[in-house]
Amino acid sequence: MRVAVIGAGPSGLAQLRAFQSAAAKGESIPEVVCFEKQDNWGGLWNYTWRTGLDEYGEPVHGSMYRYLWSNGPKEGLEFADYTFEEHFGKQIASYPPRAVLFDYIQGRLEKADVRKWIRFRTPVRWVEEDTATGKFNVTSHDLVNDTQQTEEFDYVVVANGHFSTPNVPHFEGFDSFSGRVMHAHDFRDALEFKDKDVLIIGTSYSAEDIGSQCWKYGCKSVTVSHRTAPMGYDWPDNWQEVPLLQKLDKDTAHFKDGSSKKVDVVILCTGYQHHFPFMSESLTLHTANRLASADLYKGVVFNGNPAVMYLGMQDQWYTFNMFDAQAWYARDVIMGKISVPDEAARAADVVARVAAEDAIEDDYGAIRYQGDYVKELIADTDYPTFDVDAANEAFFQWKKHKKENIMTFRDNGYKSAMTGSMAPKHHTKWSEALDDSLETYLKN
Ligand code: FAD
Ligand code: NA7
Repeated sequence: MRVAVIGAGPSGLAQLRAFQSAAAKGESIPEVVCFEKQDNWGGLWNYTWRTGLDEYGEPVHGSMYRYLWSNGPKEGLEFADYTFEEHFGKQIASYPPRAVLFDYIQGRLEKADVRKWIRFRTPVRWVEEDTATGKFNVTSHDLVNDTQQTEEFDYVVVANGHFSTPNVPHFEGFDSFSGRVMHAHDFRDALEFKDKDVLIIGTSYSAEDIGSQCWKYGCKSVTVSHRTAPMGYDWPDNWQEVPLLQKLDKDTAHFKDGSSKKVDVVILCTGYQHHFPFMSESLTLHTANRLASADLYKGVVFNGNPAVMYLGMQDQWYTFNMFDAQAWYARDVIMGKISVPDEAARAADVVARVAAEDAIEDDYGAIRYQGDYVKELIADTDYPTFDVDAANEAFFQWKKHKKENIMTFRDNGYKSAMTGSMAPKHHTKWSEALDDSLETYLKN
């Protein structure tokens, strides 16, 4: 049996680790081939300075930027089978910069010795079902040798992420604006905007964090324009929230309440699209960015064809350990340890998940909802069980700390749901810590 895994980001890597852990227990596992279009693993956590197209003419996957620190507590994402203490030999502070989390992700995989299963620089171009055999023809492109090949697989696990293809709305006046218009996907270095008046459209994580980065690295002002509602934090003095942008007139932005502001740059923090150009139509997932993805039984198994799995397609409070729970579940479906019900029952499962999400009242409810989902999947597999309520608690504290002070929330520490130990307070306040290197962060 052969399994194709598309993408070697945290989700695809979780799939490799799931199979390797079964093999380590003496089970016979299928042949696993992971296709990765970048030259290294880690997905978004594998930082690139590039934007636009890469050296092979491929769309650049990376949406992360320099000086990015985790936007949620590490206690919410910790692997149950590989703790921060195991990796770093000590407990570390709660909001690690990107390089620290990248190192952590790598550590588990190096130990598991699964790099040999990955074909780097090999994007998948096309996946279609052979209706006669029920198998899948997967066409991939070896970029280095510029050759393509089509191979047959029994199962396909899609783990290409959904925060790389930007959603780019148009606003009147963009084409004659005297400054720069860009999407968050292309943002790399906040220092570029030192002493500038920055206009941000959107009010979610990218807006909050890119605005905070620009503030931290010395921009002149941040103006955040909302379509639905302002974020409502107690922002610094040079930060304002305004209704939706109506138009730009050369260098001046006009907003829905009649106010205006001269700006140097517009950063569209308007989210991303689920994008699967390599999947044939009958195998393509169509979903919004929400907790209950459309068409995925148990949030994993594609209802249109249960030999196709999608990992990490939900909007995310939980990340790495949720991807693990999904990957262990997908593995057990593939290995025949879990049986999947008929199409009607699978569709009913999705309807129930959507209804339960629609009934959520606030962010605390959303965190509990996704925590319960993680618990549900873990109960079905041998992924190490952990205290999900304790992880929820770290998220609740995080929400509270953000409300108290959006520019100091990263100075707090939380208790690990895996080991029960408290994270130390970081040695430097986030707002003053301009060096985000791994060496400096670990000096606690
Ligand atoms: P990705 O990390 O996107 O990895 C997908 C992989 O698939 C990539 O390596 C890509 O090259 C590969 N790929 C894509 N298409 C193909 C193809 N056709 N063929 C072969 N390979 C392909 N999460 C947190 O927990 N904490 C944070 O602080 C945090 N910050 C974030 C900040 C930003 C700016 C963004 C955009 C996301 C952030 N996230 C954060 C969420 C992030 O989505 C997850 O942490 C995680 O990276 C998702 O893993 P993934 O494997 O599903 O997707
Ligand atoms: P999100 O969380 O999908 O948020 C997108 C934001 O963009 C949200 O505030 C939307 O406002 C806004 N949006 C979308 N389209 C428009 C238009 N046309 N006009 C104005 N505003 C718009 O994306 P993020 O990039 O913030 O976060 C994605 C991940 O990256 C996340 O997991 C982080 O960890 C990092 P709405 O509320 O719908 O009105």
